[in-house]
Amino acid sequence: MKEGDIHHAPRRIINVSNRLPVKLAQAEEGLSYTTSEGGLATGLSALFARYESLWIGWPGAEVAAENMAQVSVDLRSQKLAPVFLNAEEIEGYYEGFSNETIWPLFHYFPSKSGFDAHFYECYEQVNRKFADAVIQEAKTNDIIWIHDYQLMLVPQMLRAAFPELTIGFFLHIPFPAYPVFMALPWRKDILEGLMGADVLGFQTYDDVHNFTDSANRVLEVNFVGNEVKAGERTVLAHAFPISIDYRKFQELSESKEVLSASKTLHTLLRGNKLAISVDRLDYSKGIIQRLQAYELFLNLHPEWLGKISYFHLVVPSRDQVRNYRELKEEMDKLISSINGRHATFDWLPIHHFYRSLPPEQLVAMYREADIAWVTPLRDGMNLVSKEFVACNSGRNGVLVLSEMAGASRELNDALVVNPNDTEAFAQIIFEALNMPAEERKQRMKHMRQIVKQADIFKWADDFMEALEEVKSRVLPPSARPFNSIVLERIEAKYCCAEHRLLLLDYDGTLVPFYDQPDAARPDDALLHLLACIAGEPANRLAIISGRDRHTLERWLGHLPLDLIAEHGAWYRVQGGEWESRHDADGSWKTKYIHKLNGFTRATPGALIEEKSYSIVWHYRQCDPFLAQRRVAEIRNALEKNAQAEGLQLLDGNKVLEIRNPAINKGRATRRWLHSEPYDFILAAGDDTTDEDMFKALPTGSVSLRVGSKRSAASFFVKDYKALRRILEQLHHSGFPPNHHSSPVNITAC
Ligand code: ADQ
Repeated sequence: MKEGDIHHAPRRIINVSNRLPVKLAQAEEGLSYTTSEGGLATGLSALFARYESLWIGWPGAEVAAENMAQVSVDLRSQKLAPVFLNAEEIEGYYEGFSNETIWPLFHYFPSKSGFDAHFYECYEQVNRKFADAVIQEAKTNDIIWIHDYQLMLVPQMLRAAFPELTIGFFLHIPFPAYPVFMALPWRKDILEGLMGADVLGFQTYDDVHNFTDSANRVLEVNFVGNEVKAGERTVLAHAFPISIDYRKFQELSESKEVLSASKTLHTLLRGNKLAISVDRLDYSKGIIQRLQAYELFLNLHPEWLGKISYFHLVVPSRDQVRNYRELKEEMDKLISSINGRHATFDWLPIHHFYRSLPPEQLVAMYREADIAWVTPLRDGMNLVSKEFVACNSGRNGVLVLSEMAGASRELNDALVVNPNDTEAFAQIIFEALNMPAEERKQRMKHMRQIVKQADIFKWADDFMEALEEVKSRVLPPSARPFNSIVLERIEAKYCCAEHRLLLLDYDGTLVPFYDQPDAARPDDALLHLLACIAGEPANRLAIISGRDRHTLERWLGHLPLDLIAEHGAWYRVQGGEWESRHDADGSWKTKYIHKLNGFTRATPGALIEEKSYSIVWHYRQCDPFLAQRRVAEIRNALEKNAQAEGLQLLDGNKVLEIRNPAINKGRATRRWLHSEPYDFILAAGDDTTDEDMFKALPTGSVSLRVGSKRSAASFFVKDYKALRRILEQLHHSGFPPNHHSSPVNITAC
């Protein structure tokens, strides 16, 4: 990326997919390119007319090193950029990991999935190659749209290189339920890879649910609904059901060529009903189950023998791979057995085509069919069902659709079937053939409206709109980065000040988070630092924390500083006794603890922490999915009463806290501010409860938010280590080492 030309560059979409929409061939007479006008290319064409565009992908053939430069130049004129892959990369990344691990697993065939570490390594390397190709091209205001299961690591690779980039990802195949997904040894890497995107598009809401569920269980994220904050970004997982160019199919179905092909077909059928199926050869498409149901139908309803013609279209695919070869053998055997058993001199139950048909012939079949069987065992969407609906306008045929195809979520007027239920399937074939004309008409009309309205252009527009919306969300006030210039300015103020107040949160601010709250005890370096700062005569240092007073006393009580515990419910001025807020009341807790006990028992890993004036329900150690449900249940059970009693349920970092909202760090801060006049005030904190403290500070104070830019604080710093360095620096500038300081006991407790 060239940073220089960022601001004036026109908006551009860089589309990234495994295959470019061309097929390259290298013959003796030179290089040749055949455009493959797939659905995706059509869908994006309208976008590409509105934006600048570039499409990055593999050109579909291995290119000799001496031809690479030429291929790049040739493709560039079509706004395409090649990623060159050698035979070994194709084998490991594409045929191996993509098609032998991800494809079967994501289509719920875990027993067909191989888990070969070498294939994964190759997948990672090739994803890196794609990411590098994008990085070379991209400018900051480009929109990157990555497609499908072959490139799931690319979003995060791009994000790491350019945090501000707009990145979308669309998965064309299903995302499996967690118990299936967890079989993948690289599940964490895949999820992290995907989380680099701003918008993750899926075909259906089931896929969105499965993805967010897996992300919540495997990663340290907590999708609420279909959104999550990832640092400064929002990640949205949303369903964008893909579709077809309705108009193109509809118009083609009325074209001269199709009408002529339809006529031929019509003559051939001799008044028979036409049933069709159109699939790529794949075990996910339910080819065998459909043939079995058809055979059962013929056995149960012999009156249909000789009166129905089934055109069985299968596009060859991966038939050198064992799973596919076996499927083809089984399919061929079953077809010849059905035909062998039922064929007559002038009738064949199945007309089998094992090839790709020209569009006119395919559309003529869609146009003439009385029934279309679209019955995969699992399918992301399935476009054949939509193509049939777009082309079958005059006939009012019946669509028999598998409930396992994404399309069944939209096409409610299809006859829905479970392809594994052979008896029900055979019965549905019978029903479809006998459906009254008026009912067929109504059903087809509804389905046509749906496909017409939600076509491929709408799909692409909806995705882009979501991407732009997520990126443009107005952020809460943003803290500026802390840098050396800011430090110099603060140092100058610190040095001249005679009465300084420093308010420091503890967990996440001075120490990192740990699974066990007790593990966050202060290390020697921190104790030393706090002792030094607190020991400066001009300083008053207060630790202001949500922790209980006993812990703060045990860990920090020996230092010359003030302690504010439980967000201000308890406090102890240096050298004094612990005092509590006189208006604080903890009598409400018993009832709530009693209710929480039930939830805690039912949630392994959960624990209740009772503080003087609040209760904290910790779920850091729990299964995230279960914890999310429990939090919702607790809210349902307690929220109404809590509100009526003036209490607040507050979400924290893997905790839910029930507390009195009058006790907060803002009030505690004000109490400290009013106790003396100060000419230098610094506050640091890392979470939402610290925002109350920042907001209570007078103008001119220095406020630092650790770990997040979104804050009322004036500056953000990366982590607790960065904050410690700033404090050290201030101490040295305000209190040079040769100065005589009062001795401080820094022994850890
Ligand atoms: P596919 O698995 O390829 O796509 P699908 O959506 O059904 O499945 O598309 C198949 C395409 O191939 C259709 O456009 C169809 O017309 C064409 N086709 C099939 N047989 C043909 C034949 N004999 N001759 C000519 N053309 C033929 C993946 C996912 C799907 C998802 C799409 C789009 O697996 O679930 O719908 O991506 O996102």
